[in-house]
Amino acid sequence: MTTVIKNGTIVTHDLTYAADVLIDDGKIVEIGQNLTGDETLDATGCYVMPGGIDPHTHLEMPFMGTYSADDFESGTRAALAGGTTMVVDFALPSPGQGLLDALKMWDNKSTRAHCDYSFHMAVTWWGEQVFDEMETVVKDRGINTFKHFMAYKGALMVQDDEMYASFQRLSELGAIALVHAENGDVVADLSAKLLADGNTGPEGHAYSRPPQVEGEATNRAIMIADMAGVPLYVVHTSCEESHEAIRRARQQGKRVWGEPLIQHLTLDESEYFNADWDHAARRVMSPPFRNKRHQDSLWAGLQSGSLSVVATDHCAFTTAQKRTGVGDFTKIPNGTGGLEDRMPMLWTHGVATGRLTPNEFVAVTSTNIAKILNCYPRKGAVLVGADADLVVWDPQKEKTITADAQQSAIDYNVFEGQYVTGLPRYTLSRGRVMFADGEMRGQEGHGQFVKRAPKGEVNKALSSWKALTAPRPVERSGIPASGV
Ligand code: DUC
Ligand code: ZN
Ligand code: ZN
Ligand code: ZN
Repeated sequence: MTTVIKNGTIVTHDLTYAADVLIDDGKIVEIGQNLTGDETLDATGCYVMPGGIDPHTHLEMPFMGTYSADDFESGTRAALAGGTTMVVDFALPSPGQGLLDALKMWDNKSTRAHCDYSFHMAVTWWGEQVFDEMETVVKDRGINTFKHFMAYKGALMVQDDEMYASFQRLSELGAIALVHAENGDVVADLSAKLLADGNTGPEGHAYSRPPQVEGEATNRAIMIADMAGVPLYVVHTSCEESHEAIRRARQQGKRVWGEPLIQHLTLDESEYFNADWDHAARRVMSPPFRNKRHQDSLWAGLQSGSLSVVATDHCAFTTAQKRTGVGDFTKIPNGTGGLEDRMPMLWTHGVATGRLTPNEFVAVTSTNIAKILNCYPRKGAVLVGADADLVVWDPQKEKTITADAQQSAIDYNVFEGQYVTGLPRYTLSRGRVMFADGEMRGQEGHGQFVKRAPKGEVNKALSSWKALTAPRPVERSGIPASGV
C-alpha cells in the first residue's frame, strides 16, 4: 500500500518548497507534483517536516531508588503525539554491571516502543570488562555514543581518570563521548551544608547546583576530550557558563556540541521559589531551571549555531515518587517530562516569536541530531530513500497543555497551562500514521532499534593537540654525569 501526503509545504533544514511526498513500504519513494497513492493525507496549510528526534530520554530507568514512570510504551506514545518519531534512550549499567548485560535489559524494555529508537551507552564505572565490551557495543550493536556522569557522587559518577581512559578508548573506536557536566564533588558538599543548615525543601536542589558547577565540569570535559582525541557532546546545557565553554571550544575548532532542553529554554528558577512543595519538587531535575540571563544565552546559542540541538531529558516521576524527598531534597527523584511538548513548545517560543526559522526548527529538533548521532539521512531527512518518519505540522493548530490530556503516565505536566500554537496534524513512523487529528493510532511494538555506526572521520578531524604536543627527544650535549 502506498501513501501520499498532498498539498503541503516541505520544510527541511535547508529548503522550503511545495511538493507531494509518496511513501511505499516505510520509505519515501518520490517527491514531486500531482502524486497519487492508495491512501491520501491532506497537508493543506501544513508543513511536511522530518519527524522529531529526541536525543535524550530515560524511559523506565532505575534511578534514585525508583523507576522513571514513563516506559517505552507510554514514552514513545507521548513522543508521537508531539511530532517526535525517534527517541535515543540511555542504557545504564549499574556500577559493576557489564555493558552487554545492561543492553539486554534495555532490549527487553524497548520491545513495546511505538516509534523507532536507539540507545546511548552509559559508562558508570571503569575496568577491563568495560574496555573490552565497548568494542562489541560499537561494532556489533551499532551504538556510537557513550555517556559519562560527572555528578551523582557515590552512584553513577565517574572520576577524571576513568573518564580520560574511557575517552581514549572511544577515540580508538571512532565513537563519541557524552557528558552530564556538573561537578559532583561540589554538589555533594553544597547539598550536605544546605541540609545541615535546615534547607531541606526542593529549592535546596537549585541552590546545590549553581551554574558554576556546570561551567567547571563542561570546561574540564572539553579539555579531557581534546587530550583524548574524541568528539564531545554535552547533554542538557543549561547555563551561560557551560555555553561559553562550548562556544570557545567550537571557535577553536574542537568538535563539541551542546544540547539545551526545552525545559531550560522555557521555564525558569521561579518555579522552585514561588510555589508549593509539590509544584517545586515536580520540577526538580539536574541541572535545575535557571534565570532569564541563562535562558537568553541558550536561545542565542540556537540562533547562532553554537548550540546544536534541543532535547527533553524526559525522565518523568509521579507526585508520589517525588514525595519520597519530603524533608530532604537530595531524595527527590531528579527528572521532568517533555516528550509530547518539546516540538510545540519550541515552535511557540522559537518560531512563532521569530527567534528561529522553520528550517532552523527542523535542524535543532531532528536533522542536526541525526547527523551528529550518525543516522542521517535514514532519519532526519525528507529525501527519496529516507525512512518515512514525518510530521505534518499545522502552524495554526493550538491548545493549552494539560496533564489531563497527555499521553505520559504521570499525574501532572511541568508545562501545565501553557498555550501552544503549532501541533502535528499527522505523525508517521516509517510510513504508518501513528497520530492523526489529535488521536493516537499507535501500535505497540512497531518501533525498531536504529543502529548507528561509528563516524571515524570526525574523530580524525579533531584539533591537533596530540600532534602539537607529541613528545620528541631533544638531542643535547653536556649531559652531566649522574651523582656528584
Ligand atoms: N537529570 C535528571 O534530572 N534526571 C535524569 C538524569 C539527569 O541527569
Ligand atoms: Zn544528565
Ligand atoms: Zn503548583
Ligand atoms: Zn539525562
